[in-house]
Amino acid sequence: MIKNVVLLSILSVLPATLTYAQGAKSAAKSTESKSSASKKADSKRAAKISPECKFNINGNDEMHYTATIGSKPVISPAFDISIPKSCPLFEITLTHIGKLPKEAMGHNIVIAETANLEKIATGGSTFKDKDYIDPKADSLVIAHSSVVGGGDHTTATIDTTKLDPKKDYSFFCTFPGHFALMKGKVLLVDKPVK
Ligand SMILES: [Cu+2]
Repeated sequence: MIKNVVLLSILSVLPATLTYAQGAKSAAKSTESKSSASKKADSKRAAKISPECKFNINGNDEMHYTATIGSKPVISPAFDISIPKSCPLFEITLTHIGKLPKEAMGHNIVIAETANLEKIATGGSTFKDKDYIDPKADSLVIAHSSVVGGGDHTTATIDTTKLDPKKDYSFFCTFPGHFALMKGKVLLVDKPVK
């Protein structure tokens, strides 16, 4: 849904642009203002998301995701994110528990089909200003957060109607080089995993 808003805003500024450079500038500006608006929408929506439809994940300075699964601390890629089928929206909060700035050890979280993981992760590495997401690969991305550095947090909200139970999905970080360790499977499950 957020992606649609951004896409619409980019499309809406296109006719007014005379050159590519101007177009890129306006699109970036428009994305920026929309993103603070959609952040507000996100927090409103988040208030309505029930606890079983939320997941907390951490990123650290050692280039790993960590999470608590069934009261046990685990390190990626040794854990999955399980999404109950009953959740219309599923919200993942990523907290960077390290100290390094996002320029050196930034993390995001991207959800996509596992088959597209490598393409998205390697293609995004040069798009620092786009949260390391290649705009051309945008249609392959189910959901993604922004990039955060030490002490900061961000969220990614998944519209679960976009998940096909017959397909295989993963979560991963597209900061250059991180997807080798920072990844795991996203599973659609019948019942919430405690
Ligand atoms: Cu990362």
